[in-house]
Amino acid sequence: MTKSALQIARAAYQPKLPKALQGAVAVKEGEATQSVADQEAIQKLFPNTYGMPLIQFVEGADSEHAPMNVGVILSGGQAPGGHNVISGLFDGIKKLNPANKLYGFILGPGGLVDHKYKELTADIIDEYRNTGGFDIIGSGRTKLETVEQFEKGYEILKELGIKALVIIGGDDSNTNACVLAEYYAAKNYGIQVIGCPKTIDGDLKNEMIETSFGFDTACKTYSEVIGNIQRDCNSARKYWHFIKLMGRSASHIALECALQVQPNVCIVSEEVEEKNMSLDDVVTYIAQVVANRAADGNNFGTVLIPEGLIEFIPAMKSLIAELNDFLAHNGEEFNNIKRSKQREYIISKLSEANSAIYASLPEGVARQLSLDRDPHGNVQVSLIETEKLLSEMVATKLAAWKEEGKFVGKFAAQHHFFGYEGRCAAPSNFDADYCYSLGYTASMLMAAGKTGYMSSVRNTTAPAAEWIAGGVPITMMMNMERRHGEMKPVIQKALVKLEGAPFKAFAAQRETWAKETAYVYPGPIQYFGPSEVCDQPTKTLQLEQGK
Ligand code: FBP
Repeated sequence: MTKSALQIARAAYQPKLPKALQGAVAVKEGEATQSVADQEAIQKLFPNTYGMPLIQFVEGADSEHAPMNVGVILSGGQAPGGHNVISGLFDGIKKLNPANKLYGFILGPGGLVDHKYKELTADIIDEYRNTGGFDIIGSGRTKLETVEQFEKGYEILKELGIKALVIIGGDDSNTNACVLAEYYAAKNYGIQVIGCPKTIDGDLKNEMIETSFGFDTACKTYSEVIGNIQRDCNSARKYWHFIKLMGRSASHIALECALQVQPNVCIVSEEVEEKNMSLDDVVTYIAQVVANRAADGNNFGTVLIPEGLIEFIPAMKSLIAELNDFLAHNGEEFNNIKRSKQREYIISKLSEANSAIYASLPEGVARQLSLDRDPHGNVQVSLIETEKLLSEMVATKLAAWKEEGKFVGKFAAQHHFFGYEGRCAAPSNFDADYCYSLGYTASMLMAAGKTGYMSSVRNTTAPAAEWIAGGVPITMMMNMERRHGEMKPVIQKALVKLEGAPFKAFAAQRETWAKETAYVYPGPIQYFGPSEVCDQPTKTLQLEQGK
């Protein structure tokens, strides 16, 4: 395989570990825990894994560890640093006992069920250290949820002598990891299940999980490109760039990029919902910024749009919720209807208010809303072209304002969608260290005999040596939510908090950014060089931790 010069140099990078993990490790158990909400219901569903204590690793004395084989699964969307979680896990289990073996299940949770796996030996691991992507074993979105799947998984785990399984995934995959941990514990199968917090979306975080891995690198990659666009835009001075950013429901990515690049507009979905804004309100806001800049002679600018925006416009949210329930129960009938008749069919089946909204949507957007759900029942928001929808509506509004003399400039738009560009980027130093530490921590949770825990590394704005490694019972993060038309236990998604420091910092500056051309050009991620250039965590983390 031909490698780039950077890949070769980067392979030699030794990720940093928290001090407590650098030698022998001891376990410090904290208080018993409770779920964030719906305690009674969650406890009933997880009798064996509910209420366990928080775990922190501290420096300890050497001890013997019986050999054990370990399995690993990459689940869901790619996020930079996944290979380092696996290499940290590999180094951790080898340190515990060199006879330990690591098996990777191929293409996500489906590999466990279908018995597709490969042993990850030192040679293979070394090829992937500090690289982006999940290609070492591939990833997939199969949802592990049925007893049949759990039993099929057990067959192969038993055959390979695997005593512990690590599931690297987002909120839904970690929810499934917990359900699996509970099932194996209830059956006394002697298999531990540990989760690791992955997702570029940044929405798997709470008091104990400061950030999900991949968010740092993905945001820095998007910010680099947005910065480049801003410089182009400020050079040609003739385009408004509408830039949609991945992130599913939450606006963390858009907000972080805004803090890094200082665009003219950044829409935050959570604020749109809180202020009960309609689609027209959002369009009017953007059009006003365009008109104000035009009055100053600036017919150019940038608008950042979170991919989940549509779901947060209250009227759209209620429409999507009804569509989710409706399609969960009538999906087959819907799929059997001729494509040209599907829109009419949905209009005839929805409640009056939602039917009217659905009917008013442009054909393309309406179609995208009724397309297949992902395996967790979510609308595939990345398929909805919100950036075009908004720019078209802004153009229409500006044309009307022009007639009324309220807009004096020109408006020409360019569209972009950044998502896949960042999901497999080579991990930043932060993600390389954080992921390696998460994987290493997972191995220590296994050695401590834990199951139903998520690997946790905290104090992440301090130097890596001062990071705090441990484990959090996954049940602690759960609440009951409606999914596929039923109430289910799930890890609570972390949306942008409007009272949080990152949003407040943005809100305090956005009027200036709207009017002035205050662009920042972050440039590409740097892997070698001065620490202030290479090792900065995200602005979100820094602001959240009062830095
Ligand atoms: P995860 O929650 O699986 O980490 O998703 C990350 C993500 O990149 C989202 O931002 C995006 O909406 C989704 O994956 C797109 O997934 P896919 O490429 O499978 O359609």
